[in-house]
Amino acid sequence: MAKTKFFAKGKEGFLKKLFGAAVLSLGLFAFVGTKAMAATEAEPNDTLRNATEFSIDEEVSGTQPDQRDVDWYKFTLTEPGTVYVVVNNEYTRDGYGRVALYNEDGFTEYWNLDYNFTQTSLRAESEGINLAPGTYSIKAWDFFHWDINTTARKYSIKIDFVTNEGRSIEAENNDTADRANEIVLNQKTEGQLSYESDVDWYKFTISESSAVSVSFDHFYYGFTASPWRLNLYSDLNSETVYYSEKYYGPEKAIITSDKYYLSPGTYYINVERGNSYVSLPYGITVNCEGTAVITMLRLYNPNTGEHFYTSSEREKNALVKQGWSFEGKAWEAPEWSNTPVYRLYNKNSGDHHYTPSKKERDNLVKQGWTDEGIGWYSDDNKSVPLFRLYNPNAVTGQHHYTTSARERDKLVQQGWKDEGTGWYGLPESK
Ligand SMILES: [Ca+2]
Ligand SMILES: [Ca+2]
Ligand SMILES: [Ca+2]
Repeated sequence: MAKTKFFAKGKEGFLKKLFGAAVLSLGLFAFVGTKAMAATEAEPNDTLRNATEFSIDEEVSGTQPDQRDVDWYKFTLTEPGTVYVVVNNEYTRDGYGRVALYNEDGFTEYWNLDYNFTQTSLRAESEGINLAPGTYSIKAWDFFHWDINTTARKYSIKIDFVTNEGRSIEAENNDTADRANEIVLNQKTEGQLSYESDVDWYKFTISESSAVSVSFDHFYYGFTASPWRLNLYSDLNSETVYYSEKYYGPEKAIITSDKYYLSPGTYYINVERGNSYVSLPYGITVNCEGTAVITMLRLYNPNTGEHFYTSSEREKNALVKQGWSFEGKAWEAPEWSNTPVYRLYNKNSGDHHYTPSKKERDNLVKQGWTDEGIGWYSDDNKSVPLFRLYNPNAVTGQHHYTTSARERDKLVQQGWKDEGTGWYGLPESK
């Protein structure tokens, strides 16, 4: 069965048509023929080696006397853009034929049409395929008429080419991670799942720890299925997937992932088709924000001996009114990271506890502590350790946290127990 095109080519297709009409009317006005120039196949062109070369300004015509004839063509793109392969058949009798678009190697396939043609259906057009500059090949073969006495078929092939015009568009072949297209951060990249095996790989690099989310906009496709899968990988070898989502129709929508706090490095994204063959354009944006630095403040309660930490000026001021002393800046925390530090409260003793360990949090909750949610985030790059100390003699203020090794050592001398590192702060900003 010939593939049905469920979807027009979206905005690109529309623009192309507008652009085409403008060129045509200009051409008429100037009395200059802007119609594609004619070229003819040069037999024998039965192998890729002998392929007939034509340019994207030309409409190349060929003849196939019987089903054995294979015609190869090739053309070169000097800039990236979207290619539509247009095939026209001259009518003699109903029949069928095949056409395919490949890489220069004549093997990597972008589009493969196995189609019937009748008097009212002589034209076939590929999906938009976003290609990098380079040489590509086309093969036309397997022509067959239902009437065996019919004479040869005549056909023509033409490339409709739309330049990227300043937009960021994928460049095939990007079907494997090692051929991933580089994404410009905070800028939409347009892609299309064009041919049946099409997978689109992208990569981006961040030079500093950042909060990153991925926005994916997909188009209406008219029936419910799962045509999209998008994955964000932090590490191709271990295939850590930060984000994996299936997109369902039918509405056109922009979906934005959660924010991920990513360490400096290169990350990969792939877009794949789900369980149905549909040729669909999409947009993908990697939103990259630097993370804000939160100043954590330290307070001391002279009555209970407890230290308390907060980023809230308001909470600090309220506690100072209640008799706490403000001891200044404790450390700097990222506004977000993959490692939240949980804050717990013991209403019997009035003590607070802080831990990035879910297990410790859950144990304390079982013992009657109140989970007060996320207090702050630990730096995933583990820049500045917050030393954790334990005072076995205290009821409240049992734990103390400090970035100062000197303070830690002094407390250990006074009988505190060194419990290692509680969490991490950011490098000191100057
Ligand atoms: Ca031929
Ligand atoms: Ca693609
Ligand atoms: Ca691809």
